[in-house]
Amino acid sequence: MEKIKEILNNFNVRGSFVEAKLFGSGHINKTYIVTFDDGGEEVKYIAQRVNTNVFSNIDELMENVFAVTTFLMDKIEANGGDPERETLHYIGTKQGEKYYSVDGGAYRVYRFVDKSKCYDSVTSPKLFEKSGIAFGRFQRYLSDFPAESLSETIPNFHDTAWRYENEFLPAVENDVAGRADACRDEIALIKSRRGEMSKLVDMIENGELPLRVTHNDTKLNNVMFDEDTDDAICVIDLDTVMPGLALYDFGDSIRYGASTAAEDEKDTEKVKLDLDLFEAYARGFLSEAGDSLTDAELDNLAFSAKLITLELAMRFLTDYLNGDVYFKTDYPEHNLVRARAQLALALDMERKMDEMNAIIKSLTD
Ligand code: ADP
Ligand code: GN1
Ligand code: MG
Repeated sequence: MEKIKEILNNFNVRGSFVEAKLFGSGHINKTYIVTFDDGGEEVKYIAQRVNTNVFSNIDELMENVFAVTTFLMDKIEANGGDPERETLHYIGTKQGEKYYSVDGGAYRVYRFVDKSKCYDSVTSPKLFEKSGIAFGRFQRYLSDFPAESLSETIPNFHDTAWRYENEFLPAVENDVAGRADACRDEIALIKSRRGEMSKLVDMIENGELPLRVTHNDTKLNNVMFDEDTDDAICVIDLDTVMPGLALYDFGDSIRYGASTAAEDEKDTEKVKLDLDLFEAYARGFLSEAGDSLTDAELDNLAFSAKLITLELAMRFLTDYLNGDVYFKTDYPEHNLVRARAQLALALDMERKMDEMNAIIKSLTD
């Protein structure tokens, strides 16, 4: 168990160590739930080994997280919320650092969000709507955060066209894992959609879409829900909070949560966009963030869901071609299976684009 006990010794945690277990289903960091005993009281922490292959500058990353969570605490308080529960709290090291380095690993510790649980799939439209409220509110609270003070933790994160040219095409060309022949159809499908990949970044450049401070990784398991009421209480996984588009946050939530199947469903026939879930999320998100969105943003919400889905299909396929070096995988074909599921979802969104746009219109008219 990776000497987690010794690692935790270096942090300002309360009580004595009881146990540590691997936790959650994130694709990037290695996450543990750690239990301490403080005079008979059970105290839980989340300890993470940060993926320094993905995040190369951990100092800048932790500065971002610190700045955003401090800012959010004031906002939550000013809005009558509970800053203890409604944002992440990280625990510093005994040496006064934000993370601890040992054996080439970088570790950080968060308070476990009290009385909370996490979902890997949507169990009801209401639950999904609540996650929309949480991500919409997150964006609203950060609307006056000084964006220029944030470091770009992963440059060009949602620049789909940049990823196509600089990551996807080279991966196909180099074919380092010798897998390209096994996915010619998927490669061709992605290539056929190259034209629309630049749409949103072009609109940013033309001044038609505003850059905002956004989360950029808004899947359902990056929000914690209250154990009793199922209200979405705390947005987590703040590693990609950067200047971005409101559309990315909306689109990524839809991609993950409004699908009729898991992100890695093997039977692509099962993968469809559920319009009721689309509507539920949109209602929640727009109830918080809607007033601040421009007409150009509202007009592109539905498109953004398709674009982000296509982008992730391309990212999974790129990783498959590169030999699985970015996302955690459970079996050798995992990234290919994920890419196929995302492509099936993107195609279904294409078919339902008019209906999706009509739903947004009905919610905003
Ligand atoms: P990754 O980048 O790998 O997705 P996350 O920060 O999202 O890492 O953490 C992985 C999982 O750990 C989350 O989906 C959630 O289940 C759990 N988790 C993370 N931070 C907390 C926290 N502060 N309180 C409770 N659970 C957490
Ligand atoms: C990763 O870290 P996690 O598991 O919440 C990825 C997202 C993808 C997602 C797909 C930093 O999110 O961009 O959309 O997997 N995060 C990073 O499930 O690349
Ligand atoms: Mg996560």
